[in-house]
Parts: sequence; C-alpha cells; structure tokens
Amino acid sequence: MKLLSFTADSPSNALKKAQLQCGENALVVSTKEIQKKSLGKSAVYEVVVAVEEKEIQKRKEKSKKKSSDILLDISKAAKQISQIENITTSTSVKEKLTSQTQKNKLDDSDYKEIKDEIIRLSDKVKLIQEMFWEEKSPQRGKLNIPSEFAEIYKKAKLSGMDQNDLDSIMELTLEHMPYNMRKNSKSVKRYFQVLLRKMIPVRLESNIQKGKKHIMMFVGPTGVGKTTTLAKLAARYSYLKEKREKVGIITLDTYRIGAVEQLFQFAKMMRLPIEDVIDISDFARALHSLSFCDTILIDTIGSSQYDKEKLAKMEEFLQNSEVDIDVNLVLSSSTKLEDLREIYNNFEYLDIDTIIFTKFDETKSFGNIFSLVKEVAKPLSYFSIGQEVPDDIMCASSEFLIDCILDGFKKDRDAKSSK
Ligand SMILES: Nc1nc2c(ncn2[C@@H]2O[C@H](COP(=O)(O)OP(=O)(O)OP(=O)(O)O)[C@@H](O)[C@H]2O)c(=O)[nH]1
Ligand SMILES: [Mg+2]
Repeated sequence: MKLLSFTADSPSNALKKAQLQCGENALVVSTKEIQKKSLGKSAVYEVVVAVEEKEIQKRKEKSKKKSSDILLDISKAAKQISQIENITTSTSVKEKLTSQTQKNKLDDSDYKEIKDEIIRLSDKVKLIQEMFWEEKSPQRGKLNIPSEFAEIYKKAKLSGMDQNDLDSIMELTLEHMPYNMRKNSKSVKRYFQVLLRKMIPVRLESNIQKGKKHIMMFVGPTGVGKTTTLAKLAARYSYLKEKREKVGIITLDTYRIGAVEQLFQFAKMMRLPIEDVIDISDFARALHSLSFCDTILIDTIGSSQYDKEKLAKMEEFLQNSEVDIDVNLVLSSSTKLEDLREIYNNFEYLDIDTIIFTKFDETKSFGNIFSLVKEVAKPLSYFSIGQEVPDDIMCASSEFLIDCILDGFKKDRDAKSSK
C-alpha cells in the first residue's frame, strides 16, 4: 500500500486529481486545508489517498499504451498524407519541383514548364478580368475566344479597329496558329502582331523611282497637317537624307491670306524655290520653272470633304497636268474610322497613290488606320508624330503601327527606332 498526496484550490479538485491518477477506488486517507485564502492567493487543499502498488503499475502501463497509440495514429496519418501527396503530385510540375529540389537542381525544361504554367495561370486571371470587362463570358459574337487570346482581343478591340476585321483576323489566327504557340498570351501576341503587319501595305521611300522627277501633291481635309508635313519632307529630302535632292515647292489655289505666308517664310529660310499658283494656266508655268528640281512638293488648301467645288478644282489641276503627280492623301490619326471612310471616298476620285497619317501623338487608338488601309488597299508612306519641323516625321512602318495599336504610341522609343 502506498500513500499519495494531491493538492488543488478546493478539496473536490484535489480529489479529482487523485482519482484521475489512482483510479476511482483510491482510498481517501485525509483532506485538509494547507494554505488559507488571502489577498492575491487562493486556498490550497491536500487530499491524501492510499493505493495498492499493483494498481499504480497498471495505470502507468495503460497511460504509456495510450500515448503510443496516439503516436501510431499520427505516424499512420503522416503516411497517408504523404501517399496522397505523392499521388496528387506525381503528374504535376510540383513533383518535379520536389524531387529536383532534393537533388538541388532544376534543368532548363523544368524551368520552362514552370514558367509556362505561371503564364497559363496569369492568362486565366486575365480572362477573369476580361469577363468583368464585358460582363460576359469569352463568347464574343460567333467566336469562342480562348483565354490566351483574351488580352490581345481586348487591346485590338479598344484600338478602334473594325469589329468585322478583328473577328475575321481572330478566326484566321485560331484556325492557323500552330498549337505549341497557343500556349500562352505572349506567343499569341507575337503571332497576332506578325499577322496584322502582313495586312498593312506600306510604300517604302526607297521604292520611289530614282532618277525620275518626283512630284508630290498633298491633299486632304482642313487642318490635318498638309503644310506642316510638306515642310518636314522638304527638309528631309533636301538636307536630311543621305542623298540630297533639289526640292521645289508649289502652293496651289491658295487664296487664303496667311496660308501661303507661312510656307513662303519656311522656303526662304530653307533656301528652297517656291511658286504660288492660283490659275490652272499658272500651274504648268510653275512646274516648268521648277523643272531643275528632283522633287516638287505641292501644297493644297484644305478642303472639307463636303466642298465639292473645291475638290472639282483640284481634280482640274491634276487632269490638266502633263506630268505624273503622286497624290498623297493626308489624314489625321485621331479621326474616327467612319469619318476616315467618308473622307477617303470623297477624295478617291483624285486617284490617290498613298496615304500619310498625321498627329500620332494626339490619339491613343490606331485601329482606325489599320481598318481604313486594309479596306482601301492604299499604301501608307509617312507618319507625322508631332508638331516639330523637320523632326517629327517618319517613314511609315507596319511594325510601328501595330505596336501603336497594341501597346500605344511611345514617341521616344518607337520614333527613334523607326526613323
Ligand atoms: N500634334 C500634332 N500636331 C500637328 C501634326 N501635324 C501638324 N500638326 C499641327 O496641326 C495644325 C495644322 O497644321 P497645318 O499643316 O497648317 O494643316 P493643313 O492641313 O495644312 O491645314 P489647312 O491648310 O488649313 O487645310 C498646326 O498647328 C500643326 O502644327 C502632328 O503630327 N502632331
Ligand atoms: Mg495648309
């Protein structure tokens, strides 16, 4: 027989402790208060119990077993968890990651796989954003746009491109794009960019016939930048290009006071010959007096596309000319597609050779240019990218235009690379 003592803040709690350790049958020998309750201190009671030694031994073994049972359960659970983990990750990138990390090494293909997975996930996130954007699933019109294509679709759509153009290009892309390129939005964007570029006709400056007199006439609506563009090109041809050319200027039908003044001052400053023409008979004379020039640039007064009388007069000048005139339609990038169409239709009978777009710096959407040029199938020749004469002009480039459509106009970066 053994006597054991248990203490607690009450006799019943002390007894509970004793019974927990020695069993319900433990014999209570005494109960007494061994510390009185005082300020900040609770009372302490002691319970002394008498227990058979065999009983103590039995209870010790039981408690040992209980804790080893718990350990067993934990290790079983751990085993199960690791088995589940192995199954779920056996085919995934994660398994490779774990096993490769053990070897402390990841080879390039693993990195690529992980990268692709991250891009795929980010595409999914983009798709969700997309769905908020139009508050509907990626089912747009009759086209079902996969998530990797969502970003590019949105950008193109916001660029002001014609919806039918966009849908047919998307359809083409979805049909022909190699499967391995579809994996993420980056490769989709690259493919889409190349496809769009191929659709834009561009007339290279180098394609202008050498040795042949080049007579360029600038026509277009009022205020689009015809005179400014002419001045920039006059400087470019006469001073800035590798091979300097003799450049002359003609101002046509310029009854408006001030319109000629500006150009006359510019020509004087640049030491370029300039002729002012009001009558058709004067036109032939002016061309003759500039016959020593390699390039003749003809400025016209801006005409509203609705001003049929003025347009008819311009046509008369062109028809009566005995020389080939390269007709350059000047349009502003910030004009909406439907207005561009209308302007083009009204100037079309002048037999337009090429289109110059101005004011790239004044807009954020360039899809209108893409759609117009695609529709009318006339090549672009120059882009005006600001007000500065002679710097803010560049040769048209489909690459530059598509970058503007998909990523916006960035003068410093793009202009330098494309001049
Ligand atoms: N921001 C910006 N302004 C431009 C650009 N090109 C021309 N401009 C400005 O547009 C305004 C009109 O330019 P003009 O060259 O006089 O236009 P225009 O077509 O000759 O005008 P009209 O002869 O009246 O028909 C001027 O203030 C120019 O500085 C350009 O690329 N970007
Ligand atoms: Mg003008």
